[in-house]
Amino acid sequence: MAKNLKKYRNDFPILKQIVNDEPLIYFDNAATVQKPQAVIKAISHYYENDNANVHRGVHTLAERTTQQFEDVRQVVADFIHAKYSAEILFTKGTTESLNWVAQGFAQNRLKPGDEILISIMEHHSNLVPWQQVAQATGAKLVYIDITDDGQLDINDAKLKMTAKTKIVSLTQISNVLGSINPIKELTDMAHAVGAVVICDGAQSIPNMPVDVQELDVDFFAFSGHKMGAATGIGVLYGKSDYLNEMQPLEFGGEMIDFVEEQQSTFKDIPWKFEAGTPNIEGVISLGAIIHYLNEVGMANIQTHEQMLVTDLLPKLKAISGITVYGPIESKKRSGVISFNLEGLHPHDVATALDMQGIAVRAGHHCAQPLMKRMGVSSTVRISLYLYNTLEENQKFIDALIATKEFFKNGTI
Ligand code: C6P
Repeated sequence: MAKNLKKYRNDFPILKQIVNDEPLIYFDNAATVQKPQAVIKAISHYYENDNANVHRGVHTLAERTTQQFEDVRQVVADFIHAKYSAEILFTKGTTESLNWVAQGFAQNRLKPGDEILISIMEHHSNLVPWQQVAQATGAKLVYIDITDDGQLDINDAKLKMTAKTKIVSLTQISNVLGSINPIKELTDMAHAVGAVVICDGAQSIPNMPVDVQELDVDFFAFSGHKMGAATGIGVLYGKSDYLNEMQPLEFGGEMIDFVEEQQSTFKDIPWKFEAGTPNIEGVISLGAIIHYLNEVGMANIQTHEQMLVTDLLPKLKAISGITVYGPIESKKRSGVISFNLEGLHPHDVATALDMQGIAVRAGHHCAQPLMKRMGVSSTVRISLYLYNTLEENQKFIDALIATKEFFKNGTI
């Protein structure tokens, strides 16, 4: 039986506030999620008790901090089922992780005529780095299309995976359409043509169980802030052979073994990639949120979001003049829903909802090629998380209907 997640809402202090005279309804979780008390406390505890640099000092605080820092590497490895903790690199977030793979790995492998395959639903962070690599190497950037209901077109993927395909980089969940991509199936297809597979897990890691060995992806990138850790911390997982091949993009203290006047040798993975003082409080917060999410249960979070989406989709679709994007079946979606209201600009809708205490995102969601493919310039997007409730769903629907009523005569 699905676990009732109601009690966990109280763990998020920020949600108790009033915004524009209404209790806050936070429906912008795909942008960043709120932090539970456990994470806030872990950060304060660290600064009140342990604050020191890592991998340097031999004093007690330094050793304590280093131990905690490296323990989190193992916690992350266990969370995503990596084989070795050395396969976990700490980065600033998904964007940095993907840039590291693109420039530090793919760029050294690709040559003119090779193909990099991504999809039209990718976030700019899994698109612009590949444009850069394509321009630098002469490789071609190829796009997998989507179906009319916003799912990755598997037939198109099959057609486009050929002997020329050297890199396949795909999101597990679209931040606009909410579609969940069959990464395992796609990875098998890509490996069959000899390509290396990178998965953008920014939207999946907070919302569903992830097992990188089962998915068999070669790299997996995600951000801490989207799962309840601090901003400025993220992860790049890579299979150890590929990480050994990958080149660091930053050089300096901490990543070296020996430095001579004219040359240096570097540490082994993972440390050869982590130059300079890292985001220690971020790593501590990442450990704390993983502990918290394990307690809630990732499968329970996914079930909860599906329950909310199953409730919301028909109510949304019943509003006249609405266009809802993405898969028709709620089973094929995460907690992300994009829509537009006829005659209303998404920013006006978002502002009107904010006046009623509801935080949503409006715009192109850092996915301009996808917007073009959908034939729109922007959408309103709601994104749900473990602390959202059916009551909030209903208040949101009521607020949306009130917004429509308010702008009856249109604004554009
Ligand atoms: N999407 C959104 O509101 P960073 O900014 O590095 O933490 O994550 C980038 C990123 C990469 N891939 C996907 C699928 C994403 O959704 C994001 C971040 C946020 O949709 C901010 S634009």
